[in-house]
Amino acid sequence: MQLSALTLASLPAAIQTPTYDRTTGAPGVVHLGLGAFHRAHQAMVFDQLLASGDTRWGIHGVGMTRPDLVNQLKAQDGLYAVRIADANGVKWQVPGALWRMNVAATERDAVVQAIAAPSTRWVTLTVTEKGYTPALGQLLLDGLRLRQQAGLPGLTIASCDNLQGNGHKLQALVKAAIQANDTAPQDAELLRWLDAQCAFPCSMVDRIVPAATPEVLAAAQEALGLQDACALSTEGFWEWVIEDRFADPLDATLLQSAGVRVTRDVHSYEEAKLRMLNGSHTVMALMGAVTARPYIASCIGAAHIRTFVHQLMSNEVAPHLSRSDWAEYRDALIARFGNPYLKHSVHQIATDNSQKIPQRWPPSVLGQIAKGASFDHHALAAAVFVRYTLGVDESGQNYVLNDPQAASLSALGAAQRSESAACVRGLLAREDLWGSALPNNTAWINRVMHWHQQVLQNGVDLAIQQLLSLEV
Ligand code: CS2
Repeated sequence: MQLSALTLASLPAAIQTPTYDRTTGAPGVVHLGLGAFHRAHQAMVFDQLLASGDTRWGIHGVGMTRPDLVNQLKAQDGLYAVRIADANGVKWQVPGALWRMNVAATERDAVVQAIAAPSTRWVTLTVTEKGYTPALGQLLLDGLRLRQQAGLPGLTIASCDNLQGNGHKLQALVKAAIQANDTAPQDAELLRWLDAQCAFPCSMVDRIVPAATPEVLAAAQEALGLQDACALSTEGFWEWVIEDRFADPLDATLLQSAGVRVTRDVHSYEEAKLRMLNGSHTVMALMGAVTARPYIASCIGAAHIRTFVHQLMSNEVAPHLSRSDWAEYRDALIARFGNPYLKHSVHQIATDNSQKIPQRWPPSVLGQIAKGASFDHHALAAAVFVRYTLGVDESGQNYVLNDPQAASLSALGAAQRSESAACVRGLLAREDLWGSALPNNTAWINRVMHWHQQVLQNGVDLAIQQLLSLEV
């Protein structure tokens, strides 16, 4: 038997399930990007608001491209189990906020109609870094235009992707779509309506939610006594910091009541999270991929990698953060990375490196350069990235580069065994990865070349040991 609305009542009593009515109300939130993250993060915040009696937080979830997950979720009436596991214990919960589902690629009009529905108050997005395309701007705009024409109120449109200033980026995309349409007088009106009625808050979201593994699905079956093809595993920790900028200002207090931090200063949280957590993640993902360590926990479990990550954060990232409580933040992150329940695949995190590196590493390197301080940890990380583009690990296993830039990255890195310097130069010249200043910085390029030589000659582990032995 499978988890669904019909079988929900048969779950063991220890499993928290939705007690509110999921069938009569219309969703108040359209969420774009129905991946694991949203379902174990915001969907659980909205579940809490629904459980408190506020019926406006049901979700119309939109998968952007692939129909398989949406079909599985539909077969389970939008229900799925989440295992919340860490040193504090293990518990299972079935959130009930996901009420309707569509796939944007094949059901675009249904998505536009959902955005334009009178009950909709929010649009939230986790479409990944590479999802911020003109097509996304146009999709939102088509829904918003219908709202404006129907005289409906505007929306809070909250980007929740790992991008600095994500709300500003999204707003710019929607405005660019208006400009691209060029149907002058009506669109001037639409632009005024957008500015007056819609809010694009920046936000920082955090919870480690790996793609589900067969082990998690088996554990779900065991705990639930039912099959759940959509089960997920996550940690107890979660954080959502959102800018105090809402179409309906009363939402601030509501979100706070569910544990969300509402603030004018999202920036300091965003930069700390992107550079400390995500920056370390990308370093470990690359090291793990090249040394054949499968999970983040296997990487942080190796003493030399743990020390490397600790030093990277303390010496090269933290000095440039506006958040002053970084030492506790660092220690908490290292503990979270080691969570044995999270089988967080290094290859999953290494997906789309070309889209992630720009937010995660260059700001810290530039900060160190400006201070005249060492950036060797980031230089070694960049050298491991160059090594990673070979597509084969140190034990000889091939892996696939899963990245919109895969072809060009592989081409640039292909000859690195015979032409190390030229390949490092070629990959470091990419402004889309490193920004405009680093590709011209000789000191940076030289250090990456140095570490790349070590990585090729001695392997990643010895190169890390060597870097650590330089520290006093
Ligand atoms: C990870 C993030 O896949 C990645 O790039 O760094 O998904 C990370 O797990 C989350 O941002 C944690 O909040």
